[in-house]
Amino acid sequence: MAKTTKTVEEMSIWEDAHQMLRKAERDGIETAWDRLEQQTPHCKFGESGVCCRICTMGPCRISKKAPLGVCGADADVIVARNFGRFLAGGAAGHSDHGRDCIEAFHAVAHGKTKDYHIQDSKKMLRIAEELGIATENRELLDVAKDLADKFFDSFGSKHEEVCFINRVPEKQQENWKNLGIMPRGVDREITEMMHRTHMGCDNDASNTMLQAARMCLGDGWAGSMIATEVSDILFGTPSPRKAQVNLGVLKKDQVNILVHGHNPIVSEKILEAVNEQELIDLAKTKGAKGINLAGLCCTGNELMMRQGIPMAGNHLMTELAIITGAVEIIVVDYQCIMPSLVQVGNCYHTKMITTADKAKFTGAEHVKFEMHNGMEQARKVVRMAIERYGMRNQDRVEIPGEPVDIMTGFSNEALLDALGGSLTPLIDAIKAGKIRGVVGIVGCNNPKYKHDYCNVNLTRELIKKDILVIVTGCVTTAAGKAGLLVPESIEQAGPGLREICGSLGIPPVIHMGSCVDNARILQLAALLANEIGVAISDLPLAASSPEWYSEKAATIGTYAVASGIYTHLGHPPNITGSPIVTNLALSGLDDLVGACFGIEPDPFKAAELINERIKAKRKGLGLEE
Ligand code: SF4
Ligand code: MSK
Repeated sequence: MAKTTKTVEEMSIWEDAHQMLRKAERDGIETAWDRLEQQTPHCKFGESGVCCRICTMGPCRISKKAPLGVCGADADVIVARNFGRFLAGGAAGHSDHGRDCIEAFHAVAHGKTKDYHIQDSKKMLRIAEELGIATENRELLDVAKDLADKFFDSFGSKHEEVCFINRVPEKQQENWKNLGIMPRGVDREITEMMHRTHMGCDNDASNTMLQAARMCLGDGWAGSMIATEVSDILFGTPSPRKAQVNLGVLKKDQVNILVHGHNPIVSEKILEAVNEQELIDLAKTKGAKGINLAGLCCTGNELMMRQGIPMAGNHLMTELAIITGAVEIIVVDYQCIMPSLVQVGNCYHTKMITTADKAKFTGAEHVKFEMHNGMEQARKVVRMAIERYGMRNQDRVEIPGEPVDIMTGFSNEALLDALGGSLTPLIDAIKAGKIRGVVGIVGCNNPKYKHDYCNVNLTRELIKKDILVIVTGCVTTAAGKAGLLVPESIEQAGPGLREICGSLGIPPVIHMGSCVDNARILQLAALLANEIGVAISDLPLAASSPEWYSEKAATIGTYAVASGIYTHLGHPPNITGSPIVTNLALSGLDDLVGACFGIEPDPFKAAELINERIKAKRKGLGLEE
């Protein structure tokens, strides 16, 4: 087993990570950093996107010596097809998560579950009315049945647009119609992307990329947006609350359960179970002082946003959380769960529990969660964790650091409340240049970067420039650990942002949720554009994913750009082998949809890039830069 040659300080900016990486070394555990070194250097054909495995006349690799595949496809076609399929993976991930949410909602509406309920009926009725469903003098569950059907409709073979398209500013809708990228059914767009990229179909790179934009818009304005809205209806719309982050949230004298993945359907039931007195008493009979639940990645974000449950760590902290030796069980659903967690768990007493048939892991135990048995299964999992507490070797336990306080829970509804019920104070602050722009920093970790270095430094640089930052996904934990998610961090902001956030009592960095909750940022952008009477692409907005790794992150970036939001990425996707696709991403899209991608690995230079964009947009609106 080859270990990385990097020092722990080169691997991560965090002390809790350093401590666990040193423990990994002592305990003989391999981590993602070690495996990255084993995989380096990466295949250049794969990196630039010019390796095609779409048919068995190949695989074909494009080079100067062999510029065409066996079928005659060139680098542009191959890159476009590969990237289209890459984005399809991301769109499918978010959207299938959204479908699972609708299935839960459908089961509630039809009385097929006692375990899930409508928690925010006000929001449900508001959305039903928005989507043209009659609500007056009707039973709540009847409205819910129609709304679930309406949501399901957005997934299939629709001829017309997905259901939330009316949220998009008209100017933008016109633009999408003219370009032929108005998203129809979510599944339809994903299927069409797979079809187009079959051998012998869409052999025009730009045309393939337009379909990519349409498919990603379907994810943003339907798959993800529906996931967010239904989760709010079923589990409550988030409101500001306190929580804590880092590995210090684990407890040496309690049963520790980690929830990891994305969908709140499983984690919300686990939360209910850990609060049941009977199970707490059972834990005490085994010598534990109680049961401690903490989150990882986006499931952690969902629980933190709605319930204030602490967050143990982001993507690159997931192996390190187990290395504390203090985790009895890690319960997962899907997405971003490293298969290595099973092996790391085997080096301690940590068991992985899978819950979804679509995401089983060899070596894990499967406890299938369904709508009718969520609570029963959650109790079963918590009992298993309690039983495993006795297997813990306390001599091998090391929990680093003290947790850091954060403020979370900024749904758009909560943000509007903080603003006194209307967007006017935010728009006035933007016009006056006190808030010069708004940037969503989202996404992942990637061991190719020093863990969270870019996420934290970009956030700091932007707030210094009076730019309000919204975080979601794994950037949340980074910003939280850096002390940026508390109102006191206004001290690190520029004078204008400090004044506005100070008067509202909110941090200059606002946590808006998980990966699918980037749809909240889309909706906020649309609300601002509609209020001012411009397109989203006219606003001083940007997005960034400095340390991204996943297909989903690329899909989010693409729907942001296609929606008119300039998007910075720390590194390019595997497209650099195609001049057409690269030029389209870096500039061509600007002419088509009013936004494009920018690539910059250095967070300080990236802040400048983004700032220049914000200046240009402010100027375009006749505002001071
Ligand atoms: Fe090669 Fe063309 Fe087949 Fe791709 S589709 S593997 S380029 S022959
Ligand atoms: S979990 S997609 S590592 S943000 Fe949503 Fe984190 Fe990126 Fe997964």
